[in-house]
Amino acid sequence: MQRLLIVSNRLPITIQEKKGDLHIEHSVGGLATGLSSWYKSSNSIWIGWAGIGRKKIKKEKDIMAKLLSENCYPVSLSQQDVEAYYHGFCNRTIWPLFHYFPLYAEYSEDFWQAYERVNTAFANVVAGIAKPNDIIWIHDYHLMLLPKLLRERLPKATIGFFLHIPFPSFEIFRLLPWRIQILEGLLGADLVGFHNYDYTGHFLDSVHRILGYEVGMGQITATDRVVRADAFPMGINYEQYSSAAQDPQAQAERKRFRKKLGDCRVILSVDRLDYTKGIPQRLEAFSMFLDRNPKFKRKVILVLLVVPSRTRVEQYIQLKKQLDGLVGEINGKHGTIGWMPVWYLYRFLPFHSLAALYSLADVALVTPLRDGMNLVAKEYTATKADGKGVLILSETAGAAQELGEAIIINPNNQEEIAQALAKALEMPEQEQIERNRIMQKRLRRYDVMRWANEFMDKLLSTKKLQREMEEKALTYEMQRKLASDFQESDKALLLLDYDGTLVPFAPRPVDAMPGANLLRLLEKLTRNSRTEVVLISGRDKDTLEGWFGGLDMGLVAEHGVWIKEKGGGWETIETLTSEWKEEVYPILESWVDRTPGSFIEEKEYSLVWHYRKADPRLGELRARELMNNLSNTIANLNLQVLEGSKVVEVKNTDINKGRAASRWISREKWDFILALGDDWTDEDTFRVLPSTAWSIKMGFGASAARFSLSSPSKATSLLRKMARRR
Ligand code: ADQ
Repeated sequence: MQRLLIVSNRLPITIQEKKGDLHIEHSVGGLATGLSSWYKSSNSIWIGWAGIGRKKIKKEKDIMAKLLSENCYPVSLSQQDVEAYYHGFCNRTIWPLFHYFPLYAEYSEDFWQAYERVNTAFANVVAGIAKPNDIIWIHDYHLMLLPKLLRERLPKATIGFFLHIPFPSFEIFRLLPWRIQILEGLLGADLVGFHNYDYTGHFLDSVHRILGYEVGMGQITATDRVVRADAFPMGINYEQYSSAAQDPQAQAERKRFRKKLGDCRVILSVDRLDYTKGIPQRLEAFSMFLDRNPKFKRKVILVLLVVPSRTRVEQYIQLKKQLDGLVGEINGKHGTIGWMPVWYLYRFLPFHSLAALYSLADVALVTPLRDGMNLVAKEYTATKADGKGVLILSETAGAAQELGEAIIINPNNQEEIAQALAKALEMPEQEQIERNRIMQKRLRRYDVMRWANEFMDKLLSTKKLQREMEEKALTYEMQRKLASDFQESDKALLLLDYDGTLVPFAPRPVDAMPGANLLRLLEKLTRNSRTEVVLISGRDKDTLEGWFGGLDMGLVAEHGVWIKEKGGGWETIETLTSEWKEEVYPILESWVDRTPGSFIEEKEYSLVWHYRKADPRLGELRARELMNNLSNTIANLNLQVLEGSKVVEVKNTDINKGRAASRWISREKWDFILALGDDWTDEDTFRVLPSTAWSIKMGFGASAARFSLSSPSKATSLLRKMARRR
């Protein structure tokens, strides 16, 4: 069985120093809670910070031994690094920004450097432990540089990354001065997972717009490999919660709580202390609810359970003060002798106490302003074994996408929350049960095990996809074989595409003119009488003539509309018309008007709309619209619409590179044929080749070509190797 290395900022256990002695405690938090059950049942090691320096751990040998016996491996961090990395970059930069609190985000170079240092420290520890077959699963926003750092050290490793907080929209993410490094860091993974499709979409959007990589169907074509991004809504340990209320300890605790709460109905609120959770707004909404519904006075109690968190960050200190004040105010305003409307608990509770509160509560009020997922909502629903209880849930929590049967509210709308409370307290039992049963079924099916297993399956399938692509890659040995076949051949035909194959794309087509080296290389290849070179391009004939007219080679322009034989003149092979242009040109013009940066290229028998310089998302949207529009317009015109690399081209039907290539292929008994191309117009060439031919596509992706190379520079270096041998 493959070993799993889980890497997260904190280990699932914490070492604490009490009166000079070290003790082990289990950590709080969604990740630790969620993964621990999965992790115990598999062959895993957990790597993370233990909350204490390594020297101290080493001094107490039994603590180290205990950590190792729990398969935990500590990363040691200096106090200063913890300060600037954890309390700084993680909690004062990424956390507020990714939760749409840009005004709270601090951009400090010192914080950033500490973040880089700590990610590097993690990379060193993981690389020291990892074996070739291990799966490495990295968690959360503390370690976003780690995938790339590990990829550099372990190029073949299987690496997954899961982000537990939201990935914000491009407009927010772009504010980060280190946005490029963060995206490149994440793309070191093979699979990047998020709680829902919104976050996945935001991430893909940023990758596309900031790094310029092609993205589609959750797949990113990075420079040297394909990376996938997908949604995996994190589940909970359903059985643990659904059976929790039966636990004798929980039952005893429930009795104790009930005694304190009297006959009052219970509204429960459970969070870490955090400004993203919307706790003050919730309290104010509760106060408004009491104002509007006096009949509930002395009949309900809001149990406000808050776990201390990040107690050293200024905003959290302020928030704590604000909460203390608000609770006092509300209790002062509405309370009576014998009835305190808010029962405020500022502490961590053991599982059985939390379960007792969940099972006791008539309503769970979960109203974060932003939350990656929110496990409390799921835990509450799962604990309701008898199906009674109402969940009020914020639409900006990731969990809202799965728990649509809850009362969904906008957390900034206090009026709506107050109304939701009244509705919840008056909801008929039958309706409560119906709503909860649907949600419970979903939570039971997609529990934390399923979440982790689905992530693993997708990670392994991504690895498989990469391997299949690698198998197509023209290895160094194959290149030598190709060059020697070429050397031994008597009659060799080279069919070469130009843009994206021999040269990379340039923002404007005219900028992609061939340099002196490329012209020399082509000249060298054409000089040999046993070789025939043909350039098959979509470009217009004048450009090709201007750039390559002086070389002794065949030229094909406009995908086959124009052909120039070696030593001959330009001829057109078909009787083509171009009157249709008058009808199509104005359509393209209106697309140019609506898409800044796009333009029209007019060729003799075709029209091309280019959008490489337009905003990528807008460009793609407009291209789709244009294709739709054109397919209606040209229905009776004997035309075809082709989609190339950032272009939409309209031309006569029956013209394609394959037809043009056939003219040469069928002419001689070639004993060596090579075809190079990059986009789908070259697929027509690949398809007409005999099976013995060498066909190579630049870049990844499905293709009729037998092999692939990653970039134009690899293609020219192959041609150079061949030229040397001839
Ligand atoms: P958190 O922000 O920590 O997690 P959440 O998902 O609600 O938020 O998890 C909190 C966990 O702590 C729950 O399992 C809950 O039972 C426990 N807990 C809360 N208060 C407690 C108390 N007083 N005593 C004991 N236990 C308490 C981050 C993201 C979330 C995401 C999770 C998981 O911010 O959006 O859901 O990771 O990915």
